[in-house]
Amino acid sequence: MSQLKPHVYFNSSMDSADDWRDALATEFKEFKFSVGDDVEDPDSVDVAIVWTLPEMGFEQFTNLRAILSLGAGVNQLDPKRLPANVPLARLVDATLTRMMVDYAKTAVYRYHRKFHLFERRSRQSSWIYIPPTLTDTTSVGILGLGELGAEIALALRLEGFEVLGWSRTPKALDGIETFTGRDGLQTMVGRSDIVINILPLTEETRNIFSRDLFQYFRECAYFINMGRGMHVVEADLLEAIEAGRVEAATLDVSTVEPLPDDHPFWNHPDILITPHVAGTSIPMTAVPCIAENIRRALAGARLSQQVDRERGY
Ligand code: NDP
Ligand code: OXD
Repeated sequence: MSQLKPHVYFNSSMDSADDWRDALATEFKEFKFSVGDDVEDPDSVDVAIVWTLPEMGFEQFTNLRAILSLGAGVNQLDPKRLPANVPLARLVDATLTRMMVDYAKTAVYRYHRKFHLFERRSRQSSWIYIPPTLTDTTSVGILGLGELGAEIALALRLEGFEVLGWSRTPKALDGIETFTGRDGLQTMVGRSDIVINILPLTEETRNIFSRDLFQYFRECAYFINMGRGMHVVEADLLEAIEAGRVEAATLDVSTVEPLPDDHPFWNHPDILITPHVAGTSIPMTAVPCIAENIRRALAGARLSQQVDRERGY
């Protein structure tokens, strides 16, 4: 238990402040915890833990030493409203990673074992035998081979799938064929029965799934989006499904969340929507990582998982 007495500020539209206060109490004997827009003395806040930015921004937090994202992604924190000189870190937590791996496996198996077709056939009282195949007959291409993408890739490889992966810089992962660059991406999606997106949202990756890329997809490929909604030009995905280039899609994220009631993705027979549930940060399991970064911030040390603000992830 740390003897430090940090002043921690918390803001999230998603996470429970009470749960996080309880979790922090397992790491710090004494600490001050301020929540939302009601902060008496913002100039004494040491560290901000946030999923979303407070309405007032951070201008009054004149002694802030770190901003810690409650998510693995940071794009929801508008960089223009973040103080440029305060380090920003994202959350990498083994429990969240496990959940993401589970989600990827579930979505991949649903297509590999044709459950998406049997679900529909069940509604139609239609008994049509489709012979099952082994995992090594299905190839999965993954965009993003970072903390999450690499674990997903290795887990699917262990299941016997042929796994391909794409990243900005070259990667060596056991049993996985890796690619970089635009040409590498086109080649990879052209060889993938199932394409998974687990990229961070940056200026370079925004709208990466557009007509330009879907044209290189294998005919009747499946698409699973676990990254961010804004990676996808939604009209182009609908067009790709219409054209048979994409057979079906599982979307955990969308440009606007929650997905608006009148959105064409709802009720589309070939689209499964999950409400941004692929992974979540559980306070009691994620708090050691957050506490470690609070200690680092107070010591003036580099944060773990510090975001490169230039690169955007
Ligand atoms: P990392 O930063 O660890 O990994 C990012 C990966 O993307 C790296 O392999 C990186 O390449 C690659 N990448 C980034 N930019 C490019 C580019 N321009 N071209 C090619 N590859 C690129 O992130 P995580 O794996 O921890 O998380 C990824 C994202 O997952 C998060 O940003 C978030 O958006 C999303 N997420 C979604 C959740 C959900 O519930 N749906 C939950 C948690 C996260 P390189 O290795 O060369 O740097
Ligand atoms: C995250 C998320 O980035 O939940 O962690 O999307």
